[in-house]
Amino acid sequence: MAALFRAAFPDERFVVVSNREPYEHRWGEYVGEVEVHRPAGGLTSALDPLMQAVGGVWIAWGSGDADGAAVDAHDRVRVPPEEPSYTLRRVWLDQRDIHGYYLGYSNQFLWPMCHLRPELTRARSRYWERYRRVNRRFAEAVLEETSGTTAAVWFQDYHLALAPMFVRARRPDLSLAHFWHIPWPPFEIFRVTPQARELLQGLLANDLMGFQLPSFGAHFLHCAAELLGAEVDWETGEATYAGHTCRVRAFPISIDVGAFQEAASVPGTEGRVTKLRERYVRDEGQLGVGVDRMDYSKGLPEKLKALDLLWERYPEFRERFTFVQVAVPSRTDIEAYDDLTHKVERLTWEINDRYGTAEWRPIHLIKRSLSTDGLAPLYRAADVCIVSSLQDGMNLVAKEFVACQDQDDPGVLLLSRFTGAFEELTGSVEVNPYDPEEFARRIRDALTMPHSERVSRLQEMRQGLRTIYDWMADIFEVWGALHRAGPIPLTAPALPPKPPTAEWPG
Ligand code: ADQ
Repeated sequence: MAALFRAAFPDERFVVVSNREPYEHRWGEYVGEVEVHRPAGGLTSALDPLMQAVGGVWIAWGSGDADGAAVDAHDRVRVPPEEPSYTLRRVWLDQRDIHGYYLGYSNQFLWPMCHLRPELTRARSRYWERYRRVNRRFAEAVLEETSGTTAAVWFQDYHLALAPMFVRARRPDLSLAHFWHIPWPPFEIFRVTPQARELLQGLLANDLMGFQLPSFGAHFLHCAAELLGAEVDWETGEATYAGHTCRVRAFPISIDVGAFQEAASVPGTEGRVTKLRERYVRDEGQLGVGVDRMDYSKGLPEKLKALDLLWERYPEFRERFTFVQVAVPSRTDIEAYDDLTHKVERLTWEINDRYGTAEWRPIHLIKRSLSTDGLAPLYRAADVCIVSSLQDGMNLVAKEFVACQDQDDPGVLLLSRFTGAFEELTGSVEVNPYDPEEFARRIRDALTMPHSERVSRLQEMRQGLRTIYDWMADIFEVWGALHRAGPIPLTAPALPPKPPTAEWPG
């Protein structure tokens, strides 16, 4: 992967910019003791080896309570601690920044708006002011770290929509790319944003703008044309604004498939799978699993409703099918998340009260985070995995489940059609979380699916399963070609030539 980056950018300094940092320093139990934590997360764990191989700088929010004590006078620390190979440059946020930029504008405006939930947005001028200010701070860190050198700067996600514009204004020579991990909404939703134009200006300052799906890229271009008057070339997926051209492409993200396959097949896994089944399933019963952040985009109440209907309409599954939902608490300082947690707990309690017996509990709600080594046996032990997102840029859980299956006796993936992953995982069983009765029927069908169909569906999904390294390679190839101003390779899915036009059924 490092070679691919270097082939694209032989002399440039590599700079990654993200909200979350790959290493966090925290005070330990004893006075003066500092511990280093690696925050769990697919992206940070996939980019870290790349950074280690390429070198360069990773700029991120210093969120650990001992982060300040670990850096030098320039807010830099070399990582990984055991064998330093790149620089982590920390940006500091105070409580008002966290409240306004992170919990406010990023997670109470952009997140719900991009997930088609405008009624959950909270537009506050103080959130926006902080978002702008913090983005400027990230941009200043980029300018300092690239001073006197050429560089390829890669921004991650919706926390940093303005930073590219601030960087471009001062360093037009740098090569800038951005990956937007969540959906980009249709124009009709995006235009509720009071700062719609500034956000678009911020992102169009990139040379390359990556989305999970072609449709998100098409929505973005549509917004740029309508709200900014950007000149859009629908054939090539380019938007020109203020004399600068930004190329828009889809790059569906994935997981480290090998790491999950290995975690699911190392010695000891079979024993853990057996233990899990003994713990949750009676006799020859079946096990279902869900793994989500506790987030309203993931459709947890809808999943519970479908399970409720399953046990109501098809009583043969009572005491024979148990569901384990792992839901890691997320953004707990935000009211909508607190409300969701209460709702999920209440629904779980009601279902367990309705169908549970002295020996059997239908739903086990586990509200904590598990490591890859904890998740892999759970995925492998499951007969079905249910992903019920109402909107989801990609959904990595679906891919993790596929990677962990035993190809001779696989489980079945029930996957919401509103996830990006659904486009690739054609062997999954489609579910519509807004249609509870049909959803319940699909769970029943999955639980009674013949062995041969389970195997062929897994094979189909494995064929479509690419890795996070393929994702990076595609991005570097397109980005490098743009940098050299050569022809753009079409290794990544191209955008549809035009926004979809409505047609009456014949
Ligand atoms: P998320 O909304 O966080 O990501 P997802 O893609 O499912 O959603 O990734 C979640 C990750 O967290 C997975 O790797 C999963 O294993 C892990 N996880 C979730 N619950 C967990 C638990 N209880 N214990 C341990 N790990 C848990 C955003 C977008 C997605 C997009 C990703 C990557 O919303 O659509 O796929 O970024 O671009």
